[in-house]
Amino acid sequence: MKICYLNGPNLNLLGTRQPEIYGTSTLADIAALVRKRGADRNIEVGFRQSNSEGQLVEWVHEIATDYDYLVINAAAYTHTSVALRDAISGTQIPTIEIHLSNVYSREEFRHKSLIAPVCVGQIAGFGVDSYLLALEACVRLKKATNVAKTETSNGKKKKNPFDDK
Ligand code: CA2
Repeated sequence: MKICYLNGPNLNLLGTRQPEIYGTSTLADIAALVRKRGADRNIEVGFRQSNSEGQLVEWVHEIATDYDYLVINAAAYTHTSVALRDAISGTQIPTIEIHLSNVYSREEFRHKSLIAPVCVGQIAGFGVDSYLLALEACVRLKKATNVAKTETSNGKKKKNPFDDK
């Protein structure tokens, strides 16, 4: 399985400022943690960061052909980017939205995510663990999707891979 993590604007500043909100780990520390967890589970992990919306859109297109899942911390673009939302829905890459902080306990403008409706789900508020939980979510999603595919070929209809009925 191949998973690519995309990180949006200013996440390259992690570990240098606002540790009370975002913790003390740098983005390089997080990349190393996620890659190690991936290697333990035989998962190939990509990890990228850009401050540019256009670059992130280009990467979504590329990742949709090269990887099985996208995990995205779109940072501020979460709340503003129609372009990223369209890239995810247009490519149909199964995507998990993540945030270090609990965006719902912060300013109101962070409560709205434009990408959430086109993602499989969202993980927010667990700090660095949000990144690791997303890897676990991809593993479970793959299992659930395989079951759903088998059941569909058996003639049973299953629209939601997590539906256990
Ligand atoms: O909690 C998250 O992961 C966020 O995606 C982080 C974004 C914020 O705009 C979202 O609402 C929630 C901000 C990333 C900027 O990170 C910084 C880290 C250190 C110093 C300054 C910014």
